[in-house]
Amino acid sequence: MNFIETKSRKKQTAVTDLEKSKLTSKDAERLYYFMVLTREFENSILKLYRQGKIVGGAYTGNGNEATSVGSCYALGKNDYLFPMHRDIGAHFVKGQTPLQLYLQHLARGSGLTRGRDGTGHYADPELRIFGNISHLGSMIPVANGVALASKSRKENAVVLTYIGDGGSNVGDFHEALAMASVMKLPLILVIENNQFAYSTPVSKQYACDKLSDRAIGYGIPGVTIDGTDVLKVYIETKKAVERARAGNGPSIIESVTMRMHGHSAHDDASYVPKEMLEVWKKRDPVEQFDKKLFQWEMLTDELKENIYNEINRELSKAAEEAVNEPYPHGAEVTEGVFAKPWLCQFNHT
Ligand SMILES: Cc1ncc(C[n+]2csc(CCOP(=O)(O)OP(=O)(O)O)c2C)c(N)n1
Repeated sequence: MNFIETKSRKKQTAVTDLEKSKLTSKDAERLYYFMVLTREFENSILKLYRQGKIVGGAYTGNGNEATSVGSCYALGKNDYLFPMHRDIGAHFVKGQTPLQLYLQHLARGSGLTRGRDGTGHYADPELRIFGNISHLGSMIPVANGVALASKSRKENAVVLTYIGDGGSNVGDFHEALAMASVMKLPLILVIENNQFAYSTPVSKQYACDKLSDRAIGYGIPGVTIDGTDVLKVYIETKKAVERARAGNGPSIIESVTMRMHGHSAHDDASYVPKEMLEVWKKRDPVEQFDKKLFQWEMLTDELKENIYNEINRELSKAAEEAVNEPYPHGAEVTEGVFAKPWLCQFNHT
């Protein structure tokens, strides 16, 4: 992953944003790598979907890359991640490989859910990744539970989870935050405000100015940030992580961006005004960071081409390997799905 030979190229102008983030040029390389990897991986998932190879739905986080990558980059190895359906970038940052994610999305027997689920509902306990739970909002109380357990065990770990603008209106969101705030749980909740919940625009979802204002009701910090700027997302998440780790409780970060694709691959998003997409296209998270790296002379055309080629080679190899893996065996279909019968027997005497 040593794509950007920054030593000779790094210029003093690279300071500003990067210095503010206290990240190194090596970190900048990694952030760029993860955003490009996410974009290219999801593009390839859409291709596989159109070829009829994806069993379930195909969701992308196109427009959300800076949010998922920048926020998860603020986590340490022992921290917990509860990602949502737009957060493939966070999966990669936390350590999952393209092969694992292809196997999962292609519902192969060797995938994380052993072919029981073809889309986003998979955990990776070794990496401390849990979720995602399909029912919007329901994952936050579970993240609370893990935060409480971790706090009780004095692990000094934090829990990062996400919710969409739509999901933030569900009862569980409020109940979980009430609990997390009074118990000072080490929870960071990123609200990915990407302007639509399926076909419902934000104007029909809430009447407040900013979703981060909801934090006031729980007596916790809440900020609204430009969710297309990976360094800004990182900086605010890092602050929330440090706050949670110091025992000062949860925070809300509203990361404002745009869902550039339909809800999932079957949705052409014809209800989204074209002009709106044009405006947001100019703020594309990957291209924005790309431009900064060019400005800072950390990226050249040649280097960029190499990065894309290298990533696409890695992805093609992993996709081919995954496509050639078998589906789960029919005889094992109930394994890991139903509780063992003897665990369900109650003694009523
Ligand atoms: C409680 C609940 N209601 C409805 C759904 C169906 N559903 C899944 S994703 C989604 C849209 C969610 O929008 P938002 O929370 O804004 O996230 P986005 O998909 O825009 O990133 C809906 C309605 C669900 N999974 N759970």
